[in-house]
Formats: sequence, structure tokens, C-alpha cells
Amino acid sequence: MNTMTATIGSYLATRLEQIGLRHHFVVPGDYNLVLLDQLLLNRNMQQVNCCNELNCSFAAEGYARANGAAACVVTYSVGALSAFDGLAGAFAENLPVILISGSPNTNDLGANHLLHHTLGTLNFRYQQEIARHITCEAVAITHPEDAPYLIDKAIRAALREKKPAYIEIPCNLAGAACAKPGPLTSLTETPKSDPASLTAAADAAAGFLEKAVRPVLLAGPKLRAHGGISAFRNLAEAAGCGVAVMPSAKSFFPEEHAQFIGIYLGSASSAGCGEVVDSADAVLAAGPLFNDYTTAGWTAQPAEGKLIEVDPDRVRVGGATFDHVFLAEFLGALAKSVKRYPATLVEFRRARGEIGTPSVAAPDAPLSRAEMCRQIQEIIDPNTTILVETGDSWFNGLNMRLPDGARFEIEMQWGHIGWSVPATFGYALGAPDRRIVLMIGDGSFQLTAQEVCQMIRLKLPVIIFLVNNRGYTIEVEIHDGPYNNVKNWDYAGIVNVFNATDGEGRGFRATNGKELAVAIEQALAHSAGPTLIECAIDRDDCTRELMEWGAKVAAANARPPQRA
Ligand code: DPX
Ligand code: MG
Repeated sequence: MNTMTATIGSYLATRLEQIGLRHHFVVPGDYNLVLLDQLLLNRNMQQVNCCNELNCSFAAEGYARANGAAACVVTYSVGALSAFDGLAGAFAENLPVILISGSPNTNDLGANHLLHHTLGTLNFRYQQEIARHITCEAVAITHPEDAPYLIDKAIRAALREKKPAYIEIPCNLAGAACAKPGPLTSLTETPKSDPASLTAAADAAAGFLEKAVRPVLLAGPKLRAHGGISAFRNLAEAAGCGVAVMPSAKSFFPEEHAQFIGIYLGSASSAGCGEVVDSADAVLAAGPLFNDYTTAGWTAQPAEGKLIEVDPDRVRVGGATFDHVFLAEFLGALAKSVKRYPATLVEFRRARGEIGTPSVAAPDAPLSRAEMCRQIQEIIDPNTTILVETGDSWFNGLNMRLPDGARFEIEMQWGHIGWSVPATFGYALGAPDRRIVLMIGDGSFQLTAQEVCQMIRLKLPVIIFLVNNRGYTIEVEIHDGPYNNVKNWDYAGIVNVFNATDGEGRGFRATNGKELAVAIEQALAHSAGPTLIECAIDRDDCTRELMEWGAKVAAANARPPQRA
């Protein structure tokens, strides 16, 4: 039987299709053109151009959020080194993004001559070396016969680890023959816990909780990547206690659920939540990520003595560690033996107090942040995904109430301003039936604005709320200076620039509540492209949470150097 029926490019295309990709994101360059031709031959995947490689990697990152995995294809060095920023973001955010880079002709590897798009030295291996630091597997194909093995090795690692992987394909090998791909099962495997360790961890956790009176559950950002969302809910319902979420886990536990007590971020928590979590005598954190931001400058890290930390592949109970225990299995095992702990819910209702309805601003009063958020809240339905950019948009978004089914995307570990424009583009392609809403500040938008033209090109009805407060307000709250001013743009006008003669994007500028309401109405009625609504607000009109959190982060940044 002739098994040499594939080319390296078509092998890769089949694998990407098999892992559920219907799109891959690209920027062409002479080192990857033959590869792009090969990928185009696969009719089940659409090739999607991006404006630059940074955006290309963030588009893939956003697609992976919607779809579980993603791929992007760039050219050597000039392309890949830009894409590495978004790839590192995918590493930080636990998203399996496969970056494929074209690379020099194999005959050039040992030849004593220089190549374009490189450092101008004879070293052509540095790109793979850099990639090793920001991926869980970085492979470089140098012989066609190794290609299937190396491609599978990289993809398998990415799906298992929920981290990005890197595949380098020389420009003269993309069309070379190789073995055809086998079944998908060789790529996907569900890791199984060590049975004894799993039982011991669940027993230790149940015993730890039994000593507590007021335990709470805390959902963390790694819950989704490691398939723990429904097991977490089952455990919560078995325990009957209050359930808080970390900011990056918003929407991983239903906000309409009777046990939901809000977002935990220390003194910047939602109403009533901080008090309950801080005074809890046990905190079970599932898939958490504690860093200086998520602990509000180290002020909101649960003490080790009252913490059960459930990591993707280990559990720590009050300082004791149980290895080779996988998150979803552990949560399932604990749900079988956990007792009921209703105390924190009673406490939460008391601590939260009455929830008022936000007041409606006079229609022609200058637009405020509160009025903007009130109106955005009204369009969030169960089918909405709201993406929030680094800046006060984080806190505006965290304050939104999500009906069951609504989703929330935030990039709080990597925190790259500008992430959200391409990520929203990618997300919209990965979730074509959802209403996609983006909240982004003026400073962030200026990094990656051009990707709006791709939303126009592909007629994606994304709604972008561009919060124009004329500066880097989050930085103003952390540490102000003249560098925090941002050159103003005609943000609504830029949509027309991107439209050129054939686009159907819409741009609006809202300076009061009435203009915003009209713009939102138009946006909801417009399905042939994106709508950008510039919301002009005052430079100092920011959330209470940002001020609280900013002060804590500033204090952490300003700690003096320690003496030895
Ligand atoms: C910076 C941040 O206008 O939002 O609401 O006004 O803060 P707000 P903007 O988008 O400004 C964002 C700005 C400059 N962070 O306040 S959060 C530092 C930074 C970063 N990422 C990159 N460069 C700088 N987070 C790539
Ligand atoms: Mg701003």
C-alpha cells in the first residue's frame, strides 16, 4: 500500500481539521507561500488573512477561546518574532495555539551564506530556541519522513498541556511527500489520575472542609482549559456554600445561580464578596492563578493554612501536596463525599445589602461611565460574549451582570493592551452564532486598530465600545505622568477609512446618553459588518474597583528593595 499520499502541508491541514479547526490565520511571506497553497487545498478550512503577525497570533488566541484550539501561519523571523508576543500570551492564558512558521530552504542550513529576514548571521536556529521558552513543544522539520511524527508531537502536546506549540516548516518541504495522517485518536488522550493519590486527595480535602464552618469555593481561570467547569458546579451544589469567581473565571459559574456570591479581588471585589471570602475559614480554589494583579497587590491571596488549591494536575490541601491528580476528576471525587456548608450564603446576603437599580442619566447630560455601562448591560443576553480589554474596561466588564449562557473573555495574566481587537476578530469567527461585544480603551485600541478592517472584510457584526477617556487611565491610577496622555483620533471616522469602497462597517460617536442609545440601536440592527461606538467620557471617570486595585498594585510595585 502506498502511504505516501500526503504532502507535509496537506498532512498539517488534515491534522488541523481533525482537531476541530475551521479557520487558520495567516500573514504570507516568501518562506511560507507553498505551505499556504497546500493549506488552501483543504476545503474544510478557511484561510484568514490578518494585517500583521502580532494580530495574527492574537486572532488565533481569540479563536482558541471560542473553539478550544487554533492555528496561525507566519513567515520566518520578521513574522514569527512578532507572533511570539501573542503566542506567549496564549501560554500565559492556557490556550493551545499552534504557530507554524515557514523557514529557510534546507540546503541553506549548512551553507556558508546569509539569508534575508534573518539576523544576518549563519545561525538559523535561534527562532526555534526562542519558541521553546513560550511553547510546550517546539519542533523544526528538516526531513519529510520526520514531518508526521514532529507535527503530531507538537499538536498532541498543545492539546494535552493547553499551551501553545511551534512547528517550523522549510519553504522547500511544504510540498514534499510524506505519510498520510492516521486517525485523530493518536493526538487526543484524556489524562487519568493516579487512583490512590486521587482518593487520598479527596479524603484530605473532605477532612479539611469538615473542620471548617464557613468554607467558600473560588473558581479560577484554569477551570475551563482543564475541562472542570461542570465538575466544579456539581461540587458547589453538593457543598451548598457560597461560590466566588476570580476575575478571569467570570462566567465559569452561572451568575444567576443561588450560590453565586460575586467576583473576588480583595478590596476591589464585587459587593459583599470580599467580606465573605476574606472571613471564610476554608477556601477551595479550583484552577486558580494567584499573581500580583489577581491578588490586588498580594492583599487577596488566601492564606495557605485555609487553602485547598486544585491545580490542573495536583492538589494542595493546607500545605500537603497530592501529585498526579487531575482537576476535573478531583472535583468529581470530592463532590461524592463533601458535606453541606450553607453559612457563607447567609453571610453573603447580609454583607451585600440591597442591590439598587442604576439610575438613568438625563439624555443630553455629558456621557458618564455609569450611563455607558447601564446601556451596555441592557444588550447582554444569554447569547452574548463580552470581551474586555486591559484598562478600566476590565472593571467595567467585571461589573456587568451575566445572564446564564453569556460568556466573558479577559486576558488578565498576559495583559497586553491591544489584545482584544484581533482576539475579538478571531473569537467572532470561532463563534459565528453569538453576539460579540467588545469594550476597549482608546490607548489599547491604537495598538491593533487595523484588525477592524478584517472584521469589515468578513462582515462580522461585532459591536465595539471604544471608551475614549483620552489617556491610559489605569496607569494614571497606578502612577501618573505626562506619558499617560494619548493622542486623540477620530475613532468613528477610522471605520470609514477601513471601509474604503466596499466595506460596511459603521462608526458612531456618543457624547451623551441619547447619542449612545441611538448608536446602540443602529448597531443591533446592522448585520453586514462591525459597529464601533466611541464613548467620550471624562479622563477621571473610572470605576471604584480600579482606584482600589490601582492603589494596591502601586503599593506592591513601590516596595523598596530588600536587604540581604
Ligand atoms: C497600559 C494601559 O486607554 O484604557 O481604561 O484608559 O486605562 P484605560 P486605555 O486602553 O489605556 C490602557 C493603559 C499602558 N498598560 O491604561 S493598561 C501597559 C502596557 C500593557 N501592554 C503593552 N504595553 C503597555 N499592558 C503591550
Ligand atoms: Mg483610555
